Amino acid sequence: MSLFKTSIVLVSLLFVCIEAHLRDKAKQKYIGTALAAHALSDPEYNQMAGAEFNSASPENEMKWAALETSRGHYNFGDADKLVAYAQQHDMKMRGHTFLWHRRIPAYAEALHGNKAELEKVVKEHITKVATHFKGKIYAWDVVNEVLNEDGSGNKLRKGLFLDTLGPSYVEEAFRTAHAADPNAKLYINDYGIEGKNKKSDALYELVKEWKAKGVPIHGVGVQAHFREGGVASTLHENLKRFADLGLDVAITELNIRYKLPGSADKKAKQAQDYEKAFSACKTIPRCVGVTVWGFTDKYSNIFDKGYGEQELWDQHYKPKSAVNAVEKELI
Ligand code: 9MR
Repeated sequence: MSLFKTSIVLVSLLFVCIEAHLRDKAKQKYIGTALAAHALSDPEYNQMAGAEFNSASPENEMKWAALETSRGHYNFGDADKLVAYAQQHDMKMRGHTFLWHRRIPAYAEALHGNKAELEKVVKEHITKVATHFKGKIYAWDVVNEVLNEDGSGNKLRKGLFLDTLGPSYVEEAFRTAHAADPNAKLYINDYGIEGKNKKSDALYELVKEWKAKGVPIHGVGVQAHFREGGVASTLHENLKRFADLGLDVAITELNIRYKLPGSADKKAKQAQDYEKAFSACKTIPRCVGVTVWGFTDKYSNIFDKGYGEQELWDQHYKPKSAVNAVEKELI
C-alpha cells in the first residue's frame, strides 16, 4: 500500500475511533433502545445499536405469545439472541413483559373465567421465563398497561386478568417474579402516566399501597410515546413524586412522532421535545435511564395513522438534530 493510501486508512480509522456515541456520555444513567431480533441481520443496525446505546429492551421477543406459543412450549430463540447481543456489547438488558392485555397466547385467553387454571398458567409462565433469564435481566416490566384510563374503581384495566383473577393478580405477579429472580428490579410500566393526571394519580395510590404491604415493586416505567409538542409538562414533577416514594423511575419507550410529511421545522421541534424528555430525567437521581423505542425510522412501529419519523435516526441511519439535542442531556 502506498504511503498516501496508508495515511488515508489511518485517518479514517482515527475518525471512527473518536466519533462520539451517545453511550459515551451516558455514564450515570443508561441510554437504551428497543431491539428487534429480525433487524440485527442488517449490518448497519447491528453495528449502531451497540455503539450508541448501553441498554436494550426486546421490542417483541419476550412477550408471552412470542415466548410460550402453546402451554408449556417455549421458544427462547429470538429473546436469547437479544440477550447475547446485549452481553457482547456490554449493555444492560430490560425484560418486557410478563403480563399485558395484548400478545396473550390463545390457550391463556381461553381461560377467561377459570380462576384456578389461569392463576396456575400465569405463575408457571412468569416463573419459567424469569428463571430462564435469571441474572441476565437488569429490570423487568412485570406488568404492562394494566391501569384503567381514569383511575376509577380498583384502578385496573378490565379484561382477562382482572375479570378472572381479581385485582390482587398484580401483586401476585410481582411476588412470583421476585421469587424467581430476586436481583431483578421489578417495574410497573404504562402509557399515559408520564405527566400528573388521573391515571398517574391512581398509580401513585396503588404503588403506595403495594409498598406498604411489602409487595416487591422497585420501579415505575413511563412509556412516553409522544406526539409533536406533546411531552407532558409535568413529566419531571411526576417522575420525582414516584422517586420520592423510594422507587426507581425510567422512561421506557420514548419516541416523538410528527404529522407527515416532515419538514426541517418539525425536525427542529422534535429535537426540542426529545431534549425535554431527557432533561426531565436528568436531575432526578432515581431516574435511572431513558430507553427509546427503536432508534431508526427504518424499523419503526407506527401506530398513529398519518404520523411518523419518530426515531432519532432516519430510515437511512442519518442522525436527526434530535441526536445532538439528546446528547446534551446525558450524564
Ligand atoms: O413496537 C411493538 C410492535 O412491533 C408490536 O407489533 C406491538 C404489539 O406487540 O407492540 C409494540 O410495542 C409496544 C410495547 O410492547 C408496549 N407499549 C406500546 C408499544 C408500542 O405500540
